[in-house]
Formats: sequence, C-alpha cells, structure tokens
Amino acid sequence: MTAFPENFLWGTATAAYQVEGAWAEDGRGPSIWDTFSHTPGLVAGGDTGDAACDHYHRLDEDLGILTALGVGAYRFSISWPRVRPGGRGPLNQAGVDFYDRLIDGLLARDIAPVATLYHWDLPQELEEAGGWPERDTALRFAEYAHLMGERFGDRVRTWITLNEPWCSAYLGYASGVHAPARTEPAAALAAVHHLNLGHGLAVQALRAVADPAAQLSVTLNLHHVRGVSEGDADAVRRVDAVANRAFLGPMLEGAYPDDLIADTASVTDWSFVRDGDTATACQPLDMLGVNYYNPTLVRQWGGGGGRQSADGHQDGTASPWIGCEDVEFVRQPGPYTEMGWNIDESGLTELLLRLRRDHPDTPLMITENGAAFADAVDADGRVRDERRVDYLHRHLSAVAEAIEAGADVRGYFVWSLMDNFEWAHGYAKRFGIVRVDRDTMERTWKDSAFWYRDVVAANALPAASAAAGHDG
Ligand code: PNW
Repeated sequence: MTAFPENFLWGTATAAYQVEGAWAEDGRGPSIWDTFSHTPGLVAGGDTGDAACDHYHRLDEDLGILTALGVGAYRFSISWPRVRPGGRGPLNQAGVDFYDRLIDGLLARDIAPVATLYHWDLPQELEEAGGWPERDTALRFAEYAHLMGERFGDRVRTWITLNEPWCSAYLGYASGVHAPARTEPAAALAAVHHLNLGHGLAVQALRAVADPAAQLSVTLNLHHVRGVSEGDADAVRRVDAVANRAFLGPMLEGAYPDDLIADTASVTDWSFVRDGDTATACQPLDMLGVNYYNPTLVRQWGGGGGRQSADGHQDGTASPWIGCEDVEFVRQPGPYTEMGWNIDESGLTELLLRLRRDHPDTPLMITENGAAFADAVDADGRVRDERRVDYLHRHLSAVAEAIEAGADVRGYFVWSLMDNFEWAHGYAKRFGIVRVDRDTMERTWKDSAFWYRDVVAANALPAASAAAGHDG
C-alpha cells in the first residue's frame, strides 16, 4: 500500500471538443477544430468532433459515472465558441446553461469542478482575424475569462486558464498537425507570447471577479528532457528552453530566458513583446498544472550531412521544434502505448522534483496522465485493459515517490474519463477508463475504471502485485 496525503484530490479529465459533440446546436459557433476536422485528410479516418461522445446530451449519465467512481474532482473545459460564439459580443445563454447544469450537477454530487478556459477550441472568427499570433486574441481571451468568472466564479473554485499552450502554439502554428494547421515558425513564437500574455490577463480578470478563495492555475505539458550522453547538454538546454522555459519563464519569473531569444533569433526578433507584457504574464498562481505522458530523449545532431528537425519530422515536413534544428529526437526504448509514446514513469518523478527545486513555492497538480491502448473487449463486454492499469499504477507510484521526496503535489487527474476524439488521431486512439461504443455511444467501465475507483476510495495504491485487480 502506498498512501497519498490527506485531502489529495483525485479526478478525471476531459476537454469540450473531445467529448461534447453538439457542434452546431443551441447557438454554438465554429471553432478552429471544427474547421480542421472538416478539412479532408487532416484527421485520421475522417473523424470529426461533430458528435464526439455526445456528452452534451448525456450529461446526467456521465455525472452518474463520476459519482460511482467516487472522484473528488472533475476537470472539464468550457467551449469558448459555445458560450461566446465568434469570440466577441454577447454570451450565448444556451451555452452558459449547459455549464451551469454541469457545475451544479457536480456540486450536488460533492465533486469539485475544475474548469479549463481554453482547451484549444479557438472561435474560428478569431483565427480569421489572425489567431494567437495576434495580440488581440489575448485581449479577447481575457474578456472571455472575465465573463466566465462572473457567471461561474461563485461555484468554480479551481480555474485553469490554458491547457498546454505548447500544443496550441507549436502544433497549431509551426508543425500544423493541430488546428489551425499553419506552418509559420515566426507566427508560432508570436502565439507563444500571446498565450502567455492571455494567461496573465485572464488570471487578473478572474482574481477580480471569482471567489476570493479560488485557486488559479495553468496547465503545461512540460517536457522532461534527457540527453543521450553528457555531450548532449546543449541539445537538452535548447529543447528545455523552447518547450518549458518559454512558458515557465514569463508565467513564473516574469521574463523570457535569454537563451530562448538567442536560439530563435533567425526566426523572430520578438518585437511583439511590449514593455510590461512579461510582468503581466507573471501573475501569482495558486498551483501549476502538469500534464505528463512520457519523457523526451535528444542528442546533438552529428550527421554532418544536414540538419534534422524532430521526431516524426525527418521527412522534410514542418517541425514544431523552433531553434532546435541541430537537435535529434531519439526514439526511446519501449514499451510503448498505442500513441507510440514510451512508458517511463521515472520522468514524472524527476520532472516534479525539478519543479520543486526551481519553483519551490508553487504547489503542483497532475492535470493529465494516462495511456491509449487498443483495449480488448471480451464476449461478455468486459474490457480487460491491464496495460492501462499498469501504466496508471506506475505513474501514481512515481507521483508518490516525488511527494515522499518533498514535492507538493495536490492532486491527480486521469486522462481520460472516457474514450474520446483524440485530435488528429480521431477516435482510433482510446485513452478512457470508460469505453465509449462509437455506434451506440454506450459507456462501459473498463477494468481500469474499477481499479481507479478502488484507489480513490482507499486514497492509496494497492501493492503492485494487485495492480491488475478488477471487479467481475
Ligand atoms: C494532451 N504531443 O495532448 C491534451 O491535453 C489532451 O487533450 C490529449 O487528449 C492528451 O494529451 C493525449 O494526447 C497532447 O504531441 C497532444 O507531444 C500532443 C502532444 C502532447 C499532448
């Protein structure tokens, strides 16, 4: 038995576009992900989020699942284009009503709502005005944060401004594998800045209107970067700068790292950063959200015959790794999940301890961790996902180890409550602890859901030998 601290917050996570569906109902406007998924060839299998998991219409059933899991918190995101179509102008009351029902439903069941304001679904009209590379998007985001704080700030006590701005900026605007599918490195760095600025402005807006006891936070997909050998320290430094310190610097320390500015000098002069912006980005935070899936392994590119961009981008397609042209991303030893991501929980312990060292006053929360597997379904419908149980067990042990060593980790959210729209991979990649039948939308608890319910109830991990336990 590995016990967790008293009051440790156990939860599951989802995001609006990945689960809600109802993409054109009740006044919702289009987002960049509707545009992306409706463009042939961009999402595997031609999948879209039009119906997703139909969560919009199955709210009560899904609240029932959360209740039965016994979780203390549920992390969801508010769809900006559902509550404020177009990103400007009046609120869409029907959209607001949906989140009222969700929040009130959670509170009635003693489940704390953890609301993410931006999980990648930028209103399409704001992209047409330039998107995150434009400063105006940060200002519109702050307005939206203010409006949400006014509506829900009496009941939501934990807010997350942005989910994984790394993905929004670099996958959206540099490699183009996410919406809005642009491949413009300079624009991606401008997006980095306006996401940082938007975060700071949103925190200010929420502080002004939300419950004074509210916990304000941001979720980053920090990369735990390792070099193949000691000689690869500069490669590690570059990747750490563009992936981690590009956000941690302004948000937690009020400045961009000098090495990041230098490494990217051939791409941009950073003139979009105005006086006072990084001070605005650096608002006191009550918590830092960390999403962790796997570590990153790099080495100095030594091929001599040319440069290599990034993992999966050796074929001349655009890289998300700006300023890392001399870095080679090394395929790591397995085992792997269905995403091709290697399973190595030691990176999570090390990452949490690095954060404790560098930012000792900032409490941490694991806002996502989980794994995609092609789960086998028995004839009787039982889903034996022992690899997911093993993955979760390993990573929770890694969290416990970090806590033991002094990291202030307040909670853990499994990604994901249910199988959902896995962005450019569509529905083929299943991260849920609850299975969703794509034809009937029926929800079925996987073995991992029963296992997680028991972990939550015990506030402790079972001994490793019992890791694959389940209900009959
Ligand atoms: C995160 N990468 O996305 C998101 O927050 C979730 O919405 C998503 O479903 C989950 O992780 C699983 O992918 C990521 O390429 C997407 O490094 C891509 C990357 C990382 C995180």
